[in-house]
Amino acid sequence: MITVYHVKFSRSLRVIWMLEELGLDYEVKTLSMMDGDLRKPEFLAINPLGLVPAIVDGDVTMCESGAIVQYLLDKYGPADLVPAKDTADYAHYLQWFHLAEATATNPVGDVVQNKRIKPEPMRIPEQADWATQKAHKAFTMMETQLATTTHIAGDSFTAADIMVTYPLILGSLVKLADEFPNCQAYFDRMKQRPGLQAAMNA
Ligand SMILES: N[C@@H](CCC(=O)N[C@@H](CS)C(=O)NCC(=O)O)C(=O)O
Repeated sequence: MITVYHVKFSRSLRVIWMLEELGLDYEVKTLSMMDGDLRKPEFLAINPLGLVPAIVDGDVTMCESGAIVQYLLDKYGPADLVPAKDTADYAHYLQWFHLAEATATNPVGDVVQNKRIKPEPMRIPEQADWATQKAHKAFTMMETQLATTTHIAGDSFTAADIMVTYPLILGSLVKLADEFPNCQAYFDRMKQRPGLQAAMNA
């Protein structure tokens, strides 16, 4: 049984969505940031960074959402969630899979922190503005891609969709991608997937 350490609406959504798409059994341990669960010794023993997601799968304990998604695919696939390796779609799949966390989610997180999460005296408007520009660059690139394909790495659903949907989920807290209609239509399509619905309800 795979255990997922989860905080509602956090990056652990990606892991639960992936587990659902693979049809695997798993249990969710829901933690609360507000209650300081991520700083407690029992969780720091699982992930010394004090961040979610983390999983325990037998003798494997690991963190980092993209790495976990890829681990699950490699260990429990094959699944029809990765383009064939001899296609251009595969190169684009890798690009989007990694861009999602490294280039898109990080600035979106900075905007959300500085507009919504940090106590008001600690918010830095200049940081929010700078991060908004960076997030908009990533959303602009997604917008262009989604003008020609139904999914981020072509016309089929792949694990890269699981990765890139998260910055849209997080960004929706501060309406960060509202002026990108292709991104919004794509986000609506992703919300129809039972796997994402299960992850949102976990
Ligand atoms: N790059 C990491 C980022 C993990 C991360 O920042 N998780 C956030 C939730 S989305 C967290 O645990 N934040 C708690 C904190 O900063 O104290 C990943 O993709 O797993």
